[in-house]
Amino acid sequence: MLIRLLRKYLAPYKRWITIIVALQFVATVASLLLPSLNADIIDKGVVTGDTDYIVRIGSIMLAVSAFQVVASISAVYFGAKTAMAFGRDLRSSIFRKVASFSAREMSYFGAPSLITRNTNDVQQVQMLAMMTFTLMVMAPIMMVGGIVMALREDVGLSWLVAVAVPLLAGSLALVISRMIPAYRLMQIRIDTINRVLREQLAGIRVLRAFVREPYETKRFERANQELTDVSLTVGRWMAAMFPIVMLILNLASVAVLWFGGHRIDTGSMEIGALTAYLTYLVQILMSIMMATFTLVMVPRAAVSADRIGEILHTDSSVVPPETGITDVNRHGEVRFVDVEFTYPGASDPVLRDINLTARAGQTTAIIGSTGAGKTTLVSLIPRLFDATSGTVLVNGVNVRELDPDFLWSRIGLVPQNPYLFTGTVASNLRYGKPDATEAEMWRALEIAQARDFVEEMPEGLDAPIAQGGTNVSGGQRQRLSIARALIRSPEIYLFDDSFSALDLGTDARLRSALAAVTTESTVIIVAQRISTIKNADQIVVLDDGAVVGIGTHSELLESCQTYVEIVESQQMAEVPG
Ligand code: M5T
Ligand code: MG
Repeated sequence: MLIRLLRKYLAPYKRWITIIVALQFVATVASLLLPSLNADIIDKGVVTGDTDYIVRIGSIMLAVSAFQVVASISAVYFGAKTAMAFGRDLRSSIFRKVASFSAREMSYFGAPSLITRNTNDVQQVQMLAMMTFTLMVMAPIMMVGGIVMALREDVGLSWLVAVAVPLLAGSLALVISRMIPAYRLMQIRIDTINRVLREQLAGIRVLRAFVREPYETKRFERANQELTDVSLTVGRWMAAMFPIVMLILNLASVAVLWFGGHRIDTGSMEIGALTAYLTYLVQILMSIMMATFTLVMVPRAAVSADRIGEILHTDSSVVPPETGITDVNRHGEVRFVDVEFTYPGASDPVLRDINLTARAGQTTAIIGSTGAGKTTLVSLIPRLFDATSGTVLVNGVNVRELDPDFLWSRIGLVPQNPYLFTGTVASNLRYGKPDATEAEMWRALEIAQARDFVEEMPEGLDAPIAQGGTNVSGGQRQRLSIARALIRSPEIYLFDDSFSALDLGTDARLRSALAAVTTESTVIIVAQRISTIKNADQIVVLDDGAVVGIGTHSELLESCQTYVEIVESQQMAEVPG
């Protein structure tokens, strides 16, 4: 997955990558030239006292260093740029994919995990790309080049390379093999901490009310401690790595000086060659270290790449049609034919044998006890879910065949838990209709019985709304989301329990104002209160996922036992004693 991901998302940057490799090559070759030039200065200049030679070679060295500096700075610059661009592209693909997910895929991954995947996991892969461009590309060139140059200086000491390289490689391999499992664990634990934190933030009011803070604090502490533990394990091995590398490096240097010194004594090696040899050995060992640093990241990035790939390869279960139908003539009729729906992972269907028609210009009410499946039924119309069997038709066309944008533009949905976005009252209303004028907004607010309280707010339409709409009351939130649906004047209105937080008077006023503007539309109202739906043209009684009665209020009083029970229970509540 890692390779596939890199190949796919780096493909647009092939040119840049070629430039990076070329620059790194130049920089590495330059840095390999320096020690041998230095050796020349010592052996031919310093030893013989030839100042001219020192100046000449010295200026060549300066030029080479300048070359090297420029090349490696530009290589890092392009490397960083490419890696960041790669990360940006990847994040935007993930975002687009997630946006296409239906509620089914959302609940499969869960929001916290989706967030970690799109931030931390992408960062891991991006970091690997960055390290590869800046370090990994250099390592093999430096290693091979270093060995060749070292051998050119002196063949007699080559056994030192043969000992030092495997020693270093071996000990690094040992350390890294300890780090990999820890990295794997780390990613999972970051997910956990994210989940705990999100849940606590979302439920902070409930936590306070139920004095669950101490318990939740402990829960967070545990997750935090677990992440700390695994990070510490990684950190300890990482910390051990440097001393080990330095030890081997220094031992190798001592050995070069020791054995090289003997060879100089016997006259089989020159002083300059010894210094050059020393530098080459350090360069070779450094290249191994750079390679391992990059390789350390591979397992972690691979875990992350798998997690990212999982998102990218999950297709939404609500598949949009290839060529969606966008032109239909009947206005807003919604029909359910033999619809059955089962939630993923559930054994029993939540909805069974649903057959009903909601006609344009009529109000269809859906009533039933909690958990009867009302919300689920309504969700099938805008395709938040697809029916597991049977068909849902809008304007006589199967919703699966309609162009999704067309379908949604026909529907004004007020969900059971209305959600408002960070911004202002006006920006939230514009979700319903992007080019809405102020007059249109006030009209929608007026019908939704929200005009009064918006007018009372000092900023009016520009009053700020917090994320989720938590700075307005539940009933105000409901009315604002009703206004948001009204402003687009859709053909189909879906009100899922949208009047529950309103007092009876406001409820009645809202419904009569609504009736005036929805004469042509199909209105589907989910409600709990009989008073809200009494006058509906058609009332559908839902019990445990099945339709047990359809008719008007008076018809149902005659024929539907469940309806009678609901009515009686509410009358009892209204007239106590
Ligand atoms: C009907 C189950 C739920 C209930 C039944 C949303 C949802 C519901 N269910 C799931 O298994 N997974 C889900 O994601 O489906 O639920 P509903 O349609 O939400 O019921 P309702 O709208 O009639 O209830 P209420 O309380 O809003 O009046 O058994 O467990
Ligand atoms: Mg519901």
